[in-house]
Amino acid sequence: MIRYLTAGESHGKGLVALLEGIPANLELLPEDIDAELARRQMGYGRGGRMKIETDRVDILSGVRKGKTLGGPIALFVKNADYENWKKFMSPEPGGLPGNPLRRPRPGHADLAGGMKYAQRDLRNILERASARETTVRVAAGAVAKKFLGVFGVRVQSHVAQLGSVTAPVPRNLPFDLNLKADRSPVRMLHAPSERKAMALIDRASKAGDTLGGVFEIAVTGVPPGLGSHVQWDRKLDGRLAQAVMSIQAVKGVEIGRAFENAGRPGSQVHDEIVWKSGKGYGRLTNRAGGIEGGMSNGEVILLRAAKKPISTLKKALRSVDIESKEPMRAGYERSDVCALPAAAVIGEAVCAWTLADTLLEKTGGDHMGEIRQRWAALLKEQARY
Ligand code: EPS
Repeated sequence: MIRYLTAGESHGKGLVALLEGIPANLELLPEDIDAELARRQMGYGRGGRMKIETDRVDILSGVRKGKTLGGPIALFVKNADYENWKKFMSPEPGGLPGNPLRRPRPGHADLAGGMKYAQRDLRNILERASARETTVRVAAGAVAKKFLGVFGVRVQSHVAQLGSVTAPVPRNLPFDLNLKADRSPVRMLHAPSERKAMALIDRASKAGDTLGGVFEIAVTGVPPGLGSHVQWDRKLDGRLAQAVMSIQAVKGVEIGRAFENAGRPGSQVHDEIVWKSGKGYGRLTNRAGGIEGGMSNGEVILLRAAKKPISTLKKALRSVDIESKEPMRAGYERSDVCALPAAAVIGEAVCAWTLADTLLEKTGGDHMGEIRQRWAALLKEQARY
């Protein structure tokens, strides 16, 4: 129903997102997007680049007088760092070659990308593989969040584990989860764990090392029936997993506590069903993470993602020079020690996009009034089931 593409290199002029299918008459201001861009720039453990960038969106098309028009929305975020890279990154022929990057980083796209696209300067791969691209994914996600908000759907997150530090998670996540998590430099809900995680980042930084971890996305306000059981590519869990797995450095996704559940008998996994007059159906637990049979079941959708540590290490790992074939340490210019808090915000954005897509599949409609009416009818019908 809706789709988006991004363009742009990490040190190029800027980044673009092209959004198609967003309905007409959605109220949308640059501030809605900028607020999310600012959240993505937060987090303890970022490197020098975040001091250079102050990400702000330029809405190029699709919005007039604070409302969407129903046509493609083009969003642009400038790279402030381009000024420092112009002579190497200009699209014009000529200019300075820069130092060709020849020592691929283990864990990065450098080597496989260089071989696939026949590039001898690995900068031509890393520029697009860089997580800088997630800036405009967050911009696209902010539009999806604004849309979902009209229907009472909220997509929030927190960091559950940073490196070896696991934060205890309350049985019920707070309603204003982001308000609480955003106050923490590592987006953790547990102050002692936060302190340990920050100390761990300091140690990794001194050692020239990097850290990953696990973030959790919580989606509230989703009624039963988004996604579908009838076809593999319509399943909500599969679609969310694909969206989250596509975030740079995310290597694992689980819905609910899938890996814990795998080791338990069914009687301790499945969420028993209850019905209460005036409230309708509910569950005694939510171990499934709000999705059954590829559909939302009305409970909070919970998704966890494992992010590997950043592959640009100051204390570089062993690699090979692609020209001389001699053993060398991998290339290093500058990098973050940990970008997990930002990854959680990016996770929210990509999940919001998928949920907006499935919501629109359910309701159809080209403008907000039409979609609101259909949504109200849907909720009324479900209350009678
Ligand atoms: C990144 C490397 C670093 C990060 C960058 C992602 O950039 P640079 O090479 O300019 O120091 O700062 O992240 C961002 C720029 C961002 O906005 O999140 C990488 O290799 O993925």
